[in-house]
Amino acid sequence: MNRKLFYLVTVLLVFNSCQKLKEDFPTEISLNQSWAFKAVDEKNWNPAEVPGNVFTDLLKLDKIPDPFVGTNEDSVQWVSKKDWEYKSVFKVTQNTLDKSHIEMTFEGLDTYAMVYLNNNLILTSSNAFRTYIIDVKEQLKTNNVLRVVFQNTADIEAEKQHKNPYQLPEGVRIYTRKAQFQYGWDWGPKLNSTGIWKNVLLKSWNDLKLEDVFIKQEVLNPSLAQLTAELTIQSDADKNISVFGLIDKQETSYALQLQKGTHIYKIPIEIRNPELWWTHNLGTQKLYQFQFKLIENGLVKDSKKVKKGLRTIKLVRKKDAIGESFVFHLNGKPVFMKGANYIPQNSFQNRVTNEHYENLLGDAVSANMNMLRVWGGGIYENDIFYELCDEKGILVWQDFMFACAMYPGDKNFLSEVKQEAIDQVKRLRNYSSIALWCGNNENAEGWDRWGWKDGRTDKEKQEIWNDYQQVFNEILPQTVTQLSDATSYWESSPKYGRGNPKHQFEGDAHDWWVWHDAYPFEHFEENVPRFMSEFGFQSLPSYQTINYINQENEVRLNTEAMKSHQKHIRGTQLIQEYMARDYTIPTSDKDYVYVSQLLQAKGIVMGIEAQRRAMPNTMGSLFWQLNDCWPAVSWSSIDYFGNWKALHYKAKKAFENVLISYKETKTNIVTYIINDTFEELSGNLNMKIIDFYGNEVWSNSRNSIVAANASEQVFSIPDADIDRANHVYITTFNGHQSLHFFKSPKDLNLPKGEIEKEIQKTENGFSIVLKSTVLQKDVFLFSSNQGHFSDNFFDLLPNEPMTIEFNTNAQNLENFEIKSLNQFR
Ligand code: BMA
Repeated sequence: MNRKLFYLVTVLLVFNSCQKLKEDFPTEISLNQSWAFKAVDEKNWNPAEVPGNVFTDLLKLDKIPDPFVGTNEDSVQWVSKKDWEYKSVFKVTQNTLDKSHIEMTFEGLDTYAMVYLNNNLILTSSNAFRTYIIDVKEQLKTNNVLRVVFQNTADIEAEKQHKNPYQLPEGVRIYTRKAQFQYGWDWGPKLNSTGIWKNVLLKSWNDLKLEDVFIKQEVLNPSLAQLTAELTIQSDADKNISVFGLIDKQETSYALQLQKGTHIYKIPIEIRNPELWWTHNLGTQKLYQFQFKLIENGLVKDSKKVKKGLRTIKLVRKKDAIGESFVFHLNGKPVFMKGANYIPQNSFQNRVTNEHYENLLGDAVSANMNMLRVWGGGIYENDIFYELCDEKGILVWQDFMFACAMYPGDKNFLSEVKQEAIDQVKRLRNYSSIALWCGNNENAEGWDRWGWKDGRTDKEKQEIWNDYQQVFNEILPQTVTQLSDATSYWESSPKYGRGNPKHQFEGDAHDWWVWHDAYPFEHFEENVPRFMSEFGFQSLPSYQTINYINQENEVRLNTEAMKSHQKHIRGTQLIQEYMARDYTIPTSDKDYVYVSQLLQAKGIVMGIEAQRRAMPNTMGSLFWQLNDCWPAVSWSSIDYFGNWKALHYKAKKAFENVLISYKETKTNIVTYIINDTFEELSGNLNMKIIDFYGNEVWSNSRNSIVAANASEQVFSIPDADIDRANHVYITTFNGHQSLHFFKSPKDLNLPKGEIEKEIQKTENGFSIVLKSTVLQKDVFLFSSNQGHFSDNFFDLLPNEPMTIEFNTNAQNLENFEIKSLNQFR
């Protein structure tokens, strides 16, 4: 299609409110209803869901067991090996048939499909990440049969593999443009789905269509926003129309000379003293509303609304004394990014409801996260994800969907990648939350470090690397530059892997020495890169999740079911090995779950704090990983059922805008205050050392001033006289408090002692007051009721009562339990 750019010729000065005008809109109907499916080699049709996939369809019919339970994953593998067919019978009105244009849209087909409308082949698809729009004016009738025939990926991948003179790392998944984690990952099952995974729509119109509205930010400063609204309009003829625009509450009207065909028309917009969009930890999230209506001869022919926050966001990479900075500037200010890596919320995307998005992103905000990385082995998320990030003030580091592999470079593949990038960048470019487009996850690191070059000829290596360059240094960045409003692009996360010493001085880094290479957690304190985009540690999920996996009422870890939900080959052993270093290993399975979560939180918080202390040299801390796609043992801070692990509670504290943190040097304990706000802080710094019975052994107090957006050392004390096993260091500043223990939990002389509780029913659940005469370390509260504790896994100071709210609909607090580390001494 020839798309030219046209600038507006005339701007009408008269406001022309179109409230009362009649409408002749394109009509859009959903074709998600009345679908049936069957295996291609079977006869009987059964009801199917769209959007959906073959696994959930079969599950509904009881034809497969729940793959999320027990060891069932193994017994459903046959599903991915078959070809499947979906069919829908639908009617359209004469009114629709009479329209001059009729288009069918498939927002997502997973993956290799032949689509037939009334037995005419209208589409052959091979990319689950593309949107397919097909002109069906010729084929559509009053009564229609729509069939989508899916070929299994394995057969096609084998064919592609056969044609390729060499094998590419890592297996055949690289040939298929679909969610790569469905082929199995170290936290997820192998459930390679097939189906119509997004909406199907039928759109009809007469002679005019407003295809797209892109609000492009040209200039933004506190006194002025200069924007361009780029309207993509399809018209059957050259004609004059007017465009009615509504920018927040301000009405404007423009005259447009349309030319036949599909073209982009640019409308300049100015907003005086714009209210800027900020992440939730730094300001408000003003979203401007833009609406454009196309008006011809007194009829509104089409209309579109867009919401957009005005902000500049730029990844600033500047040479400096250490190497090169890696810092996001939001509205011109350097901002420390705090957050986690996000993976798909379910192996079966159709199960993810708006409520899931609302809850999970709400949980990210509650834990003071201002950035999430949408990881490259999953999916480009649904619009609702980005809408909520815009509303909640979370920035998104958006990977393109390539992960841990080298990808082909044939013409066909490259053209698919190009089209996919165009579809996705255009779909997501109005979201204020998109901070960065990143080419891939760990492909560059893998190529340099994971033995992928072994046994290959120089020619082969050159060819594979050239193909990498074409995708990640040409097609993708060019698409981002051409279609977005100057969104930053970064080739690979990380660009310099662990084998390259540069990773400490330039770019982002993934630190997997901890966990994969079994380095001690203290390694995080020595290895502090410019921006830590991945570091993680596994833990066991909640009792609820374990019981679901085992389909039992009693928490048991040593079961075949649990083994099949631990996808990391050395996972169980690594948890045990690290636990032995810092904790007394509990003997009961329930206690083991509790301590495994404390262990994970301890390691990751150590990393977060080291990275925050190192600002401004380090400007980001995203741990691996926020969530799960099925019930599992994994690196997540929130499990499949939405339960917060200890890590999520502790990350919430470690990510607060103001953090008190400690660093032990050879001789001293140094106290830092990290201030992410844009205001200088001044207040009383109160410090004391107490024993575990509350007796004070030392105290000090002074006024402290901490610069805005900075990390500062505020105090230092020699550690010579500290009784490491029996003392704790407590600092308070401006309402913030932080504790420092001088030994691993297993080496602390935590006294035995009761935790007294008083429980009261409240409007939203229960209020629980806890008290103890001794310090109780890592107090854990549990109830079998669905609900959320306002705090958990916290330290209870001697003789200082603490009130915890348990938010729940339940009327009784069932199976309530309290434990702390003191009892494992
Ligand atoms: C990171 C991720 C994932 C993986 C995780 C844990 O490198 O990019 O590929 O699941 O490590 O091993």
